[in-house]
Amino acid sequence: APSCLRADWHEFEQRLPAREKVAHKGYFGRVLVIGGDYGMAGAALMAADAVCRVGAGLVYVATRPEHVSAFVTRRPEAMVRGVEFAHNIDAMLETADVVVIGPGLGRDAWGQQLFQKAMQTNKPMVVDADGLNLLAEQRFKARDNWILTPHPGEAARLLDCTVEAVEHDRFKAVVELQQRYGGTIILKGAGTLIALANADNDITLWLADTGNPGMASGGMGDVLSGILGGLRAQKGIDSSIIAPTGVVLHGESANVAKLAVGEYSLLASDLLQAIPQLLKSV
Ligand code: NPW
Ligand code: AMP
Ligand code: MG
Repeated sequence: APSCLRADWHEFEQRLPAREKVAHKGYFGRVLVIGGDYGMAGAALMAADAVCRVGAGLVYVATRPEHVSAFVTRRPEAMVRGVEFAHNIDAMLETADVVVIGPGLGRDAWGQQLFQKAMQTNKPMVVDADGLNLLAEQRFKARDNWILTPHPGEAARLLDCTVEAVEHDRFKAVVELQQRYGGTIILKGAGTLIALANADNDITLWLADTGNPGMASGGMGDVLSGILGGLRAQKGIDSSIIAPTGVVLHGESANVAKLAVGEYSLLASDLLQAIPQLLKSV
């Protein structure tokens, strides 16, 4: 069995480079967030906000037209476009260095078509939430340039097994997911596991036991997908450390926020405010 490394924030903080002095926004990458079907605008909004807060250069959002004004009010830095039909995202997909797809995407025709469209590209991707559910339904081929971020429920759908089977042996589940889907797998939950393989198919495993049970509330995963997309887009950051860095930054920001609000009251939005406190010393 592959050995498991422990990921902690203080180690990965050291591995984040200082911002290149003469860099411009293109250097830090263009990220496209696709999601926010009716009733789930917040998921895409929090993902986009996280992309902004971890230092990506330019952030684009493709969401339901009805949500655009709320997005612009809350986060004017993001370029938000209301999309009715999948071809409306062609130009944004072309521009993007990284695509984050899934937060609040839904699973009906609108989400399905946007998902298909995104999958027609070979861009680096973070696939989360309903993106994972669509992936499980549609049996796409493995890719090496995506990061999949299932919680145990999503992992069970991807593996066609029960949640109990996933939770019974989380190491086995994360390795199976990596073998079946390729790329980097982040199996979320208390004691998040990360699996990725090198060219010889040797698996590297990390355990990140950061975070706290205050995170068992809606929107937390949506923030993680944005963090990962925002880090992935930046030229100065080694792509092999994105997953563990993102996961421990996410968990640690929940611990920082907990100091102020406690576990009962912790909200996913509180993480968005805590991220700058952790990144300001990098
Ligand atoms: P149960 O029954 O609760 O015990 P879904 P989702 C299971 C968006 N959101 N351990 C769970 O089990 C997301 O982005 C929008 C064990 C249930 O069966 C998605 O697009 C928000 N089991 C969409 O909603 C805030 C676990 O998985 C199933 C588990 C649906 O996402 C909320 C649930 O999975 C949300 O992020 C665990 N740790 N975790 C917004 N403000 O806009 C989960 N399960 O059906 O895919 O539902 O995760 O809520
Ligand atoms: P999601 O279910 O997609 O909203 O994702 C929830 C996020 O919160 C994941 O990153 C989980 O690892 C994290 N999380 C949820 N519950 C806990 C917990 N009890 N301890 C640590 N992290 C948690
Ligand atoms: Mg989620």
